[in-house]
Order: sequence, then C-alpha cells, then structure tokens
Amino acid sequence: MQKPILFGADYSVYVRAARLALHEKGVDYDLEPVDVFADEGPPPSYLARQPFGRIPALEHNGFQLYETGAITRYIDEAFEGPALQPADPRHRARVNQIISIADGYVYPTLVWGIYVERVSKPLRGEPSDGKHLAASLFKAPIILKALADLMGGGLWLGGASLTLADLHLAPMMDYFGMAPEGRQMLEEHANLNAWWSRMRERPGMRQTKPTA
Ligand SMILES: N[C@@H](CCC(=O)N[C@@H](CS)C(=O)NCC(=O)O)C(=O)O
Repeated sequence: MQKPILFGADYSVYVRAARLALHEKGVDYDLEPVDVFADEGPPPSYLARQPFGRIPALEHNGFQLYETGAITRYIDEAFEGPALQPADPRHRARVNQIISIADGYVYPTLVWGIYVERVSKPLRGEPSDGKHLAASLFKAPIILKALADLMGGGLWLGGASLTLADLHLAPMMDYFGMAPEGRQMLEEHANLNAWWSRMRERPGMRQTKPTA
C-alpha cells in the first residue's frame, strides 16, 4: 500500500486537521507543499486536484479526495488505529454538528475575524479591518458558549474519547488563542479551557505546529 500524500501547507488549519487525523491513526504520510496564498496562487496542476483552490487534498493509492471533512472521515475509516468517530448515532451526530460549527462559525469568526485581524495582519505590517474585528469579537462569545454547552462535562468535545470534532477544532483554537481576547474568552469556559490544555499537549499537535 502506498503512503497517503497530503497536499497543502502547514499554516492551514484544515491541512492540520487532516494531519492530526493521520497522526492519531498512526499513519505515515507525505506532505506535498502547496501554498494557496502565494502571489501567483496555487499551481494549475493543483487546481486539477482541487478546483476551488483550497487546501488540503489527499491522494491514496490513486484515490483522490478533497474537502477536509471527507478526508478526515476517510482517514478514520480506511486505516487501522483508534476510531475517531463514535458508533452511536447520537454521539456521531454531535461530532458532526461540532465539525459543522467549526466550518461555519469558528473558522470565519475566530480565525479570520479575530486571529487574522488581531494577530496575523499586524505581524505582517498590514492594517487590520477594525469593523471586521469588532463584529467578530461581538459574535465570538456566542460560538464559545455553544461549544461549551455541547461539550458539557466530557473530557473531549464529542464525549469520553477523542474524535474528529477535537481534531477539526484544535487548529482553529490554536490561532484564536494567540489573540489576547481569544485567550480570555477561552478562560471564561472552564470545560473548554481544560479541553484545550489537554488537546494542545497531544504529540500530534506538537508535531504539526505551523512553522511560520
Ligand atoms: N471547504 C474546504 C476549506 C479549506 C480551506 O478553506 N482551506 C484554506 C486554508 S486553511 C484555503 O485553502 N484557503 C485559500 C483561499 O481562501 O483562497 C475544506 O474543507 O477543505
């Protein structure tokens, strides 16, 4: 069997979620660099793999796949290792709900609206969009409360064991927590904060830390 190849860049939260799934399953893989934010954009050969120009994309034994939710579920189901999705329909639905919240609300608001405006743009010497930041800071507590409510008293977001919900959310939380407001908001929810302390210590998280 060939090693899976993941196309993307280590700065991407979505690439990192797929890499975390590979790490948790104990799967050896190659990371083939694709920089979607390069001035010239992604190479045309990559657009043949991912017509929307987003990262990541996966190739495994000739099977090509894009969209992170499909990739992480495929990794979970195609490889040996601990199951990352609960078998019980209600628990599995909860995991899928949290992944959907990550895509629909966490990524645009906590990553683009807060991390990018508050941390990344100033580091690059670019002006922040104050309105975007303010609107995102206003929406963020709703998102954190929803996640904290769904998590309840479990150790992990989806219950007693680590699931894809944790792996999708963790890379986004890592960026969000780099903003002082992000750290403060996280600390207001004891269960989420404790989850983040557990999650950030996993070997996969350390091995996939963005380089820049
Ligand atoms: N729906 C896509 C989203 C992936 C995504 O947005 N990736 C970002 C990097 S974290 C990207 O490629 N952005 C490039 C762009 O917005 O042009 C998936 O689930 O894979």
